[in-house]
Amino acid sequence: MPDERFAFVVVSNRLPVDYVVAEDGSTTWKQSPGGLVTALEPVMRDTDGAWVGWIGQPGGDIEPFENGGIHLVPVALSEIEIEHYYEGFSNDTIWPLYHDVIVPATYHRYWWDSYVEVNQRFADAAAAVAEEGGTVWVQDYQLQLVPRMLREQRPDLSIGFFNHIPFPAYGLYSQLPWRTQIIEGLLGADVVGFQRVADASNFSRAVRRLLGYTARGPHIEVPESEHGPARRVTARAFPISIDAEGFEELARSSAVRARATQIRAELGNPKTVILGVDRLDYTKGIGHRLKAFGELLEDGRLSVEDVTLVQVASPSRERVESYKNLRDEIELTVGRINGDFGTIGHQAVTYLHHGFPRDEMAALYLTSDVMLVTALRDGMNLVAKEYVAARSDEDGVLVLSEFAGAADELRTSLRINPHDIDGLKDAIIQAVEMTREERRRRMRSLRKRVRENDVGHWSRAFLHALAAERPSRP
Ligand code: GDG
Repeated sequence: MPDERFAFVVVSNRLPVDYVVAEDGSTTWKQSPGGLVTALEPVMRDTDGAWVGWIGQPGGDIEPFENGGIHLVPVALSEIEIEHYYEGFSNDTIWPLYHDVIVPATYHRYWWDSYVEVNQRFADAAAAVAEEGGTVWVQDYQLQLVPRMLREQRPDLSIGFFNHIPFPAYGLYSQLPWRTQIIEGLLGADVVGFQRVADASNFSRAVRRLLGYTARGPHIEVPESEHGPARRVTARAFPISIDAEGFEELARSSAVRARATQIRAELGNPKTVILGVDRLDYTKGIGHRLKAFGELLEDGRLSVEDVTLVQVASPSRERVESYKNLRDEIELTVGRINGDFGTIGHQAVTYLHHGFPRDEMAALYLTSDVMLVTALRDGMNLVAKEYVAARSDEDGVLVLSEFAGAADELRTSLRINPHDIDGLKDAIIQAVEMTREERRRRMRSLRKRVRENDVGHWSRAFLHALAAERPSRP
């Protein structure tokens, strides 16, 4: 089908399906339950859409195919490209730099070369499937050069870009040896979307400082050059969300409710269950949370007879050195806390280093009295929103880091600075002791916000802004 063209094309590092190889060697595709697929499904259905992305495995030149009504266009990556473009430049240069250098960013010129080469491959694939005058929506930090590469080949397209992670302050961003190329890459889009207002301002400031362009409010004026005529680019916040209704429905099902009761019983029916759910990533502040919890046990403000902490840490980026070190550090801390404070019948921390099905996550949310989101820096944090969506009983307390994008919206959570361990400890105690009335009041208002601003609202707002830019184009 080489000539098939589509009016709407999504480009992301990963396709919305996973390539699964069974024990007998046969292969299948499994729909991944990501929020992006849920958000874009209606648009894909209505506008004849294609999705360009990597299959998550090395090699394999796979022909485009249909899955769940979506036309999928696989982009092949070699072992060495996975190492240099993905694990290297994306996850060991951009990821730490954009999360305020919580761990140092590593700069290698051969990682950058691979990033350029792979971005070009994604841009070429998108250019080949988008129809004349179509819309292409590029996702996330692995593909920041794609908008410009695409515009160079296809000036007829409407191009959007959404950055799922933060965009750092100029003082940090300016470390990047390829800072100008990345900004120019992003400015190939008509609309560049960010999670928070502060991210969009950081971007506009970098554009002013590095390129000297005029940036007023959400608009950046890109002057005429050898790359094309003068254009206007919109850079602003579109806070992402979840399929709130779908998640609530799942959490309301009798199977999930029964499982929630069962989990609590298996934990020994403690008075209070505290929960943390994160990819095992240094941005999530898991160590800070454990420190606060450990100190509360040590101080005698909490006791293992009454309170238990469940920490789900799903495996992530296990071949990157800083992630290996983090895992060792977290597991050592969990071991110490359990050794120091656990009793025969009561474990202080239940630590789970594996992924769970979605319904098990919903049951965990439902059974937990306190949800701890202590990210040191996080684009949005969907876990916080899922917890709120699951709690149709209007119970449960969300403790939320002010460094997560979700803190801009979820204002009746207990907002904390995770670096302030004493403040975090006080917030945990406040959450544990909060009256039912106050829990209901706070949760009601959080739920209103999450219901109103769901993921459908996010994708519609972005695509509406992109369509509005059309008249300003040549
Ligand atoms: C990036 C940005 C931004 C986690 N463990 C399991 C599991 N999960 C699911 C959660 C949630 C998702 O993964 C994680 O989303 P977050 O938003 O919390 O964090 P990142 O993965 O870092 O996502 C972030 C996001 O992009 C969207 O723009 O919010 O700031 O860093 O949905 O539930 N799901 C299942 N089993 C697990 O073990 N089923």
